Amino acid sequence: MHPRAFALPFLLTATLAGCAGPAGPPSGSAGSLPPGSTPWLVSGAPSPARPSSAATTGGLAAPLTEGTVTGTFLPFPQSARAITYDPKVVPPGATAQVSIARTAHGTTVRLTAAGLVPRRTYGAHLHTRPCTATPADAGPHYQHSPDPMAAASPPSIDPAYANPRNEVWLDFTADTRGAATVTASQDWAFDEIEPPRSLIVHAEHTRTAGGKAGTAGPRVACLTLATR
Ligand SMILES: [Cu+2]
Repeated sequence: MHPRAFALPFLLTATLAGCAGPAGPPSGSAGSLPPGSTPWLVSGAPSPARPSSAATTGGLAAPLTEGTVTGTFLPFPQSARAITYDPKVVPPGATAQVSIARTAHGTTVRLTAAGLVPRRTYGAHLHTRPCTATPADAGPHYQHSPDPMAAASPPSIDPAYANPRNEVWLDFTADTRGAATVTASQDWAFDEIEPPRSLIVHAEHTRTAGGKAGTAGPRVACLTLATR
């Protein structure tokens, strides 16, 4: 499906509905929350008082397997949750919202971004570790079926594992206002113990050829996925 196929009303209402429930696709839950669901929103406001909690502990905050995280990208240490590593590519003040919803068929992840460079193409994936001041600390891509070769010689660049069905790819091209919305749907659920911990925005679109699969140029911004 084309990323832009989602209409704005769907985006707003689906953001509030944290769980799609077993009855149907994400859009089916719009406006009515399933019993027992607890939708919430995490503010991405700068938190200079605790600039390195995720960096030093691997994430005191609870991991996110369902729900929504919003962040405003700022240089570290102005923000430890949503960091821009390259202000020319991800201008300070740009925002990103990641919503994770379980569906009857698996998992849907939606990225909504604003304040980026108009008409620019970005790569984006979910990664295994929280953001720190060092881009590489966010680790490799989250993989549903881990690439056995990547343990010895990371990263995983085998298209059999580094592909948008086994990983969560959210590449997008910003519109004329610097905004974008993209959705990825998987037929599996995130690991409850070790779910993805961050969204990494890259400077280039994601490659798919063998030997380069999954690579997308420098890491230009990072949003930690956590409940607080
Ligand atoms: Cu990535």
